Amino acid sequence: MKVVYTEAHRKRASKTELYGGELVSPFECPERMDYILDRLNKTGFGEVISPHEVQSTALYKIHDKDYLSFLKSAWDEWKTAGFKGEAIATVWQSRSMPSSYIPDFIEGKMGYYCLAAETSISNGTADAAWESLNVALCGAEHILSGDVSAFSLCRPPGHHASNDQFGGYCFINNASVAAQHMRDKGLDKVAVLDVDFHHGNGTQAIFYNRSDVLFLSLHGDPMHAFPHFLGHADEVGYSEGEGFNFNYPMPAGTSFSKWSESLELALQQISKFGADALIVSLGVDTFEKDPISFFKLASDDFIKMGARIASLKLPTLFVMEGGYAVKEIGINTVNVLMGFEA
Ligand code: Q9C
Ligand code: ZN
Repeated sequence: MKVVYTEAHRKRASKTELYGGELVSPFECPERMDYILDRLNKTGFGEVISPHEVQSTALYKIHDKDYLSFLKSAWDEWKTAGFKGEAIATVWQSRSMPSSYIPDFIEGKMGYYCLAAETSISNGTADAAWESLNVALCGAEHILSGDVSAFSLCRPPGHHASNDQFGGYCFINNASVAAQHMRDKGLDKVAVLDVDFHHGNGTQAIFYNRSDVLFLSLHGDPMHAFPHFLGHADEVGYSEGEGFNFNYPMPAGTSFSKWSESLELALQQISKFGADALIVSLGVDTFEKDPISFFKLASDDFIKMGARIASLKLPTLFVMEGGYAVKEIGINTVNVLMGFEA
């Protein structure tokens, strides 16, 4: 399996994450990639390749044009305003402020284009987000040209980013743009299976009224887990998209035996849908030692996860999302890929 990777992810080097009322060093850190590459090297798994620049208009179909401009200029505008720290949103249009103006000043724009305050913007963030997208698109190109599988080792991740909001460590929804790119290049039906611990709210919102992209997410119950405001089982899609969105929220302490019951239900839906290709939003924060999550998957379970996904026998693009037990992230991630290939 080809593994698409670029060192350019290092441009995403935020120093602050708002966590429990403190500014801490971000869980979503560059070292995550080092541990995955190290494991790929040690096991000899896959062929690590640098991305070529992919020409695609899919980005502009998934994300709002003004949002993309905002991402590119946010850090400069923040500095120009004279703020000392990294750019963090602090104010939102809440239920009691129903106006339709988009603020001009960066402090207001941050709230408008952000969905959660833990994610700071700093120098290089936008560059890295665009590079990460290109890694996803390059993986999609390999699937389109006939590879049975590929792994886009994206950083920063993407599944929390919606049409016009960043947050949850995500800026551009890599998996969604890859799905759109596959559609644009002639695939009729694409399924996105999100196995990250957190609900893929961005991907769900993007495809909520579409029947050409099936979205399924297995995740911690949003009553207790980020992103808190989406991911319930009764969110089934809207209009054309009704019946094409599936959520499998699960409680704290969920082990692989329980988790895999949801996986089997999701796999059945993907088969029924008749997908031409599968995109897996691959987060390994379901791991028992993940510092910000509450599932109990063991390292060996990730091998079984990969094998079950392979049973669909679909061209499959893995797109990296979360996973914060940094020392074990390589083992867990590569276990999924190895289980898939075995
Ligand atoms: N108490 C991804 O995995 N904060 N994003 C969680 C936990 C945000 C996770 C706080 C978590 C975002 C791609
Ligand atoms: Zn996650």
